[in-house]
Amino acid sequence: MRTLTSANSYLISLASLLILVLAFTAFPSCASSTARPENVTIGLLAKDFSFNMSTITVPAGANVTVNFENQDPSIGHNFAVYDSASMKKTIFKGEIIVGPKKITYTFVAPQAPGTYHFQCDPHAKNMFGQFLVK
Ligand SMILES: [Cu+2]
Repeated sequence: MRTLTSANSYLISLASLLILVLAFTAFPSCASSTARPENVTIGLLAKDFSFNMSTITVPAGANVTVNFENQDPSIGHNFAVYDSASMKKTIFKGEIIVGPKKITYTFVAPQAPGTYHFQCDPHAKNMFGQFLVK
């Protein structure tokens, strides 16, 4: 009886191991859930008190690089991202630069997909757009 029992438990262990191996083989995507964040680069221009784009789309959690150029002489512009136009939550607030000048901003996009808001802080009423996280 004792030999039979240990033989059974050996078989059960073997079957468990086989199931584990099969599970990892069948679902390799589970192992890659810790994928590295994507990198995106955006070229943003401020000229005549307006941006050259009204919508910016980035993947959730992406490393965002914004190559920002202010072409308005003696005017300060920046690029900032908020949860909405009411600016309750700041996602990123770039340094204001006086044109003509270029600056590179880097930040991490929100993990939560949705429609956010970007703007130039000194001219928020005229210079703004949608910051889409997908
Ligand atoms: Cu501005």
